Amino acid sequence: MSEVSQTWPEEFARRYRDKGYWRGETFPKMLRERAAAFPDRIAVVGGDQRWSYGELHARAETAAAGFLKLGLKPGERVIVQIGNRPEFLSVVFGLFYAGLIPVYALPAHRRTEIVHFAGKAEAAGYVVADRGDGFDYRALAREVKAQAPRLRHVVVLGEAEEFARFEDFAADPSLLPGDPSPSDVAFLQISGGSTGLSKLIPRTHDDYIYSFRASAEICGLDENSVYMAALPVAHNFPMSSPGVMGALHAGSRIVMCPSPDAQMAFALIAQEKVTITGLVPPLALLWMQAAANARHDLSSLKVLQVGGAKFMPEAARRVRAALGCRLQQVFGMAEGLVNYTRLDDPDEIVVETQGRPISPDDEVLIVDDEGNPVPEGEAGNLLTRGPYTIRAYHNEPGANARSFTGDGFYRTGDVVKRTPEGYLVVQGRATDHINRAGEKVSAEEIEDHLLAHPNVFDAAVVSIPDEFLGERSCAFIIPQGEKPKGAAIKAWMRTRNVAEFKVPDQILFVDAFETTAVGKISRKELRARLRQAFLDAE
Ligand code: J2J
Repeated sequence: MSEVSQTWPEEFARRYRDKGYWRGETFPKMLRERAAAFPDRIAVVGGDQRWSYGELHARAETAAAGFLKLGLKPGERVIVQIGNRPEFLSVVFGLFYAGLIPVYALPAHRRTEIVHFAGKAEAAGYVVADRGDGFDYRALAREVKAQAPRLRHVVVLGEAEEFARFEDFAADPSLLPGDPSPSDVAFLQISGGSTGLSKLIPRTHDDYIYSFRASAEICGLDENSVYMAALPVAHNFPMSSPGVMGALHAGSRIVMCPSPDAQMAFALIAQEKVTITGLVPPLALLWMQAAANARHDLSSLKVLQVGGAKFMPEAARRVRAALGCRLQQVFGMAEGLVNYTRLDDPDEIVVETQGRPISPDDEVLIVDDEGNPVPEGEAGNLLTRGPYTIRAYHNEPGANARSFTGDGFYRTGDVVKRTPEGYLVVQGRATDHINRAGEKVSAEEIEDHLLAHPNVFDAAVVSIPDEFLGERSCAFIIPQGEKPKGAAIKAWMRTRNVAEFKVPDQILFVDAFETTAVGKISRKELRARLRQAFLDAE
């Protein structure tokens, strides 16, 4: 089994420790300390469950013993695919207590993605809920197991059928290993996947805990705060910006909202007196619309965070009037760097910018395509390096060489400019992915699936501005043989067992792609031209 690691050069690691960013905290230590300090305070609410910090800790210990008793060994990787319910936390902290490494999959992922994560992570275990949103995850687990030979154990919450049942796990403190080292990798997060399939992002206890501890501070979380996870909690934003982890660190209460549907969320906000939550822009638009005739009392809500994709100023300006709360823009990435507008920033900054970095030691460079800094205030490619930004993906030598500069800066792929006050404004991006309502879809990955269709000669997938989604995906297809129908192409994509958000929103058939006099143009250039031609024709 290969090791999972994430290291910074010694001089950087020393600086990050000396400056007090990395304090030697670990996930097990964090929860244990809070459970000891305020065992009876409510940590998490969801469905008909309300668990105190003490209870969450006890449940996590039981889970840890169960995982180890099954035969999973500390250091092994376990894919977690669970929606927004309290058990997400007992499973994940159970894995931390057992020295196991969670790999965070989204509920929308299907066989293709899970098999890919299982292979890359060499996962030995997979934890799912029996059903969610009308989908049977046990059937998915069967398919995954058939294709992922290293996967030894599937654990199911609820009706387990032939698999191990999470609820049957029993406590056994004698099984628990000692604490990890703060510089160990705590879990693998997944990348937005701008080229091809998602990559795995190893984050250490030290670096990640710094990012959400500082985020919790920036967002004003304390023991009186109630943070609601409305987006899928496995995503880096509701996980850590400040997310459920920041909330636990601050001793706040977490409310798990199973779906971001406005009516369900509003009912929970009123019932649990939620003070802060985070959304992607399209959901923020829906909530603002729904709030106009909401029956629920939303007055507890102090902060609405919006991020994951660009929130347009016109919409941003309406948040306060529509929802009666402050807006905070969040521009982050699972690889590290997270920017926030601050709660006391003037409206103009909150509306017009995507915030500034968490840390004084987040290094931000804005460069042209040759790597030279652009004049201050102009748009360029965002590169970053810092105390919670990774230096490498897991098991991706090729991508690592492309995604990081020689001196360790991460190439975000985003095009930004910086205001005189040091705030970033996202202008677009240099890489070809579609940011569909915050879900990142790689053009290349979809093209690969389309090319496997017998009646597709060639395909190029581009992003098209969309009033509601922000961007939608449009596939340009050159047919061969009998021309298929658009609906048949969508149905084909579904047979590929990928997350539904990867099915192209729009399909256009063309006779040929443009080539230049010197021969074929690059894919990137081709996508850019198709996109432009589409926009010009509108
Ligand atoms: C424009 N683009 C944005 C924003 C992310 C907090 C918040 C979001 C993420 C996230 C996250 C954007 N305006 N406000 O991990 O901790 C686009 C950029 C970025 C990419 C990262 C967090 N906020 N983006 O969205 O790993 O293109 O993380 O590089 O999913 O989303 O995507 P992801």
